[in-house]
This record gives sequence, structure tokens and C-alpha cells, in this order.
Amino acid sequence: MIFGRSERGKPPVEPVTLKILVAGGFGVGKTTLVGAVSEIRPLRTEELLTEAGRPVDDVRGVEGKRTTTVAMDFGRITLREDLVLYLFGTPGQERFWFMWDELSEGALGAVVLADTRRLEDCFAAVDYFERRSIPFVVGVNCFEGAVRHPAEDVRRALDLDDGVPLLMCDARERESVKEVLIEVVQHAMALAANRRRALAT
Ligand SMILES: Nc1nc2c(ncn2[C@@H]2O[C@H](COP(=O)(O)OP(=O)(O)OP(=O)(O)O)[C@@H](O)[C@H]2O)c(=O)[nH]1
Ligand SMILES: [Mg+2]
Repeated sequence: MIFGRSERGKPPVEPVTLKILVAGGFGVGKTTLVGAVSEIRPLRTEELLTEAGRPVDDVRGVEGKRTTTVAMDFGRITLREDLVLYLFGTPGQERFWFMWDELSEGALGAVVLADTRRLEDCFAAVDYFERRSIPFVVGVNCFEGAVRHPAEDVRRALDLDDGVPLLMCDARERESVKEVLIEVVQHAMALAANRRRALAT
């Protein structure tokens, strides 16, 4: 009789955990994205948008929006049994941006979510990660009814480097969001490998 190792007999794998940021302008769907893929009940820090905030909170395009993130969103997704991502959604409004430095500490990479109706809202996020050399991919959240621009146009408008991946996505769809997250991990790993090669030569 052959004594193979049964599935159950396998030693448990200690998964690698990676931290990924989800950034972008106000109301682009960051909280929605984290909620769509998280396997734990996402931690949210939503506050009601108030009448008093109306002059500063630009809700054009997301008129149905009632709340906004004031600190962060937190979620977790197991991509493979040996790879777990911790997701940190940033607050979108400028007055909470002081949180970003804290949140980006130790991050492997980031997703910059963009809404093509308000593309300029994600300039600051693109700029932020470029300056700090944090690998990022751009996810264009395809809201229904939004004017859909071809990826090339969005890339040009954001003045993205050729190497930065850009994907169309739906922040409400688990599978769509997973694709974006896999892209961030692969992109960050590829950049890290390039850097190692460059150092070795
Ligand atoms: N139709 C459509 N609506 C979406 C999509 N993603 C988000 N929404 C809606 O858009 C609004 C904004 O979503 P949030 O996830 O709160 O956006 P956010 O980026 O976290 O916003 P802040 O934290 O305030 O910056 C919500 O009303 C969502 O239901 C999408 O892909 N399609
Ligand atoms: Mg939010």
C-alpha cells in the first residue's frame, strides 16, 4: 500500500500577505470596490454627507451618494491559498488626504480608480504614487451612463507612462475587481524583479 500525503495531511501554508491601497478621487467607487471583494465584513468609516458640506463635497455624477469615507476602508481577499491581500481604501476628499501617508506605509502597490466623467479627480492620486515610486495600476470604473472613452484616450489624458497598466472595471463586480488586484500584484512584482536585476548588474 502506498502512503501518499492526503490533502488533509498537507502542512498548512503560511500565506504571504500584501498590502494594497485603493485610491482615487471623491466618489469613484473605492468603498464599493473593497466591499465587492472582501471576504471579511469590510471595516468602513463612512459619515453622512451633509447640507453644510455641500459647497466642498462635489457630488456631480454621483448625486445618489449619501456618505463619504473619512478615514479608510479595510478588507481582505485570498487570491490563492498562499497569497492574501489586505486592502486599504483611502478617503477621496481632499480634506482627508493627510491620511494617505499613513495608509501607504508598507504598501506593495495601489489601484487608482478613475471615473471618466470626472477624470481630473484622479490626477492627484496618480501624481502621489508616481512621486513616491509606488507601483500602481489605473482601474477605470465603468459607471452606467458614463461616456466611455477608449483606454488610449484615458491613458493620454492622465499622461500615464507606457508601463502603467490600465484596465476597465466595474467596482461592484467581484471578478472584475479581482482582475484589477491581480494586475497590481503582477505589476509590482515585475517592477521589483526589474529593480533587482538592475542592482545585480
Ligand atoms: N452605476 C455604478 N455605480 C457605482 C459604481 N461604483 C460605485 N457606484 C456608486 O457610486 C457611489 C460612490 O461609491 P463609493 O464606493 O462610496 O465611492 P468612494 O470612492 O468610496 O467615495 P469617497 O470615499 O467619498 O471618496 C455609490 O453611490 C455607489 O453605489 C459602478 O461601478 N457603477
Ligand atoms: Mg469611500
